[in-house]
Amino acid sequence: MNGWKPVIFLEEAEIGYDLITIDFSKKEQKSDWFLKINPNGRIPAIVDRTNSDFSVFESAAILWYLAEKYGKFLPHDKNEKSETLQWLMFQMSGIGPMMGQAMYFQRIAEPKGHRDDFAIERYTAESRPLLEVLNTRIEQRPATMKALTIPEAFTAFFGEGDIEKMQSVNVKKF
Ligand SMILES: N[C@@H](CCC(=O)N[C@@H](CS)C(=O)NCC(=O)O)C(=O)O
Repeated sequence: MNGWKPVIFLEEAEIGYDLITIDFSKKEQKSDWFLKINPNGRIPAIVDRTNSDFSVFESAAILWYLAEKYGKFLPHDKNEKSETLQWLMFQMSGIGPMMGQAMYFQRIAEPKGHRDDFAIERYTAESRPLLEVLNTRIEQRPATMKALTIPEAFTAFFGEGDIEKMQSVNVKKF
């Protein structure tokens, strides 16, 4: 999912870009050229050719960089901008890691024969209330904020993947 975030942003904002795919099976994400762009050796990362090849890694930082650069999907009002940052942090520090681990233990480890009920229960239990919080936010968000902000939209999208397992959460309709 993280790799799609900048792509979705650029498509929605109708900004041109070149996409370079990284082959995980060849560990390209850990190659020297890529580590110069993202020292953490993970996708996504971008290079802005219109800004002296400035590179940005971490999906939230990329979204924020693009939003500021192109004036898209970021409210002008100071408080609303802060709210956007709060929900972006919520996605990155809560939903992203917890659902990422829930997904890992269910969809990657288990099919390889490493079933770990304790880990599955732990990360599913951590994920569900976070999705409830997001659900409530989307239902009760101020009417003045007409469009979903970047983090809400991406969190809803990200949450959709495991929604059947999370139950009782209404995020899917978004
Ligand atoms: N916090 C980072 C997470 C990046 C991340 O974990 N990317 C995964 C793909 S979703 C990756 O590149 N995994 C390959 C690896 O860890 O070697 C972000 O939001 O950009």
